[in-house]
Amino acid sequence: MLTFYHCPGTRSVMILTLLEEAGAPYTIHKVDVRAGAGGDAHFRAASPYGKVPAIRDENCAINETGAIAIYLADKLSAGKLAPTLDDPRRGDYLRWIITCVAAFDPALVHKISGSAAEARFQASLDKVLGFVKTTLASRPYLLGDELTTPDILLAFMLRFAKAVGALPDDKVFEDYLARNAARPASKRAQEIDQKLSAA
Ligand SMILES: N[C@@H](CCC(=O)N[C@@H](CS)C(=O)NCC(=O)O)C(=O)O
Repeated sequence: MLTFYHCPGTRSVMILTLLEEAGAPYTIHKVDVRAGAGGDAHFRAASPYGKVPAIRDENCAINETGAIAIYLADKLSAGKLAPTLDDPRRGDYLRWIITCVAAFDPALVHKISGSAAEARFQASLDKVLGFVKTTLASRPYLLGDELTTPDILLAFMLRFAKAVGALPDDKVFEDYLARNAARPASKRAQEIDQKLSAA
């Protein structure tokens, strides 16, 4: 059975949502990354530098959100959450996953941390958000009419940006967030996350 290392209230909720969308069995191994002890030995064996999310599946362990997302969507939901390798949308799909974890995320973190390079990162954030907005203005999800894996990551990043006051008021973003939040899998993931938070 797939083991998912999750800390409630963190970015690992993206993988929780993906697992709920895929509908495959998994067990949650709760980790408190805020406790400072670096987690238990099982977690550390799966996540070499002690960050969530991480997974262990059969004989492999993976950390890094982007890597886990690509692996799980291909394995559990090929043709639905992940366009197959011969699908012409595959390149766009991979680009959006990497945009979320390697362009949106760092630009947002630098903006929040108020680093000396803030102006440059604000410009990066504006450019990413501009691209997101142009794309979503003409379709409900990043690749078209159906949700795929990068939508799960993007919805989290936009929620995060909104929570820290870095998301411009815009109907395109609001509608997209509402559409994602209304999905049964997203609701289930939020419920699971809140229950674990309180436990
Ligand atoms: N690039 C990593 C970042 C993971 C990350 O920073 N996770 C945070 C939770 S949101 C964490 O585990 N922090 C614990 C720590 O830094 O000790 C990813 O996207 O998976």
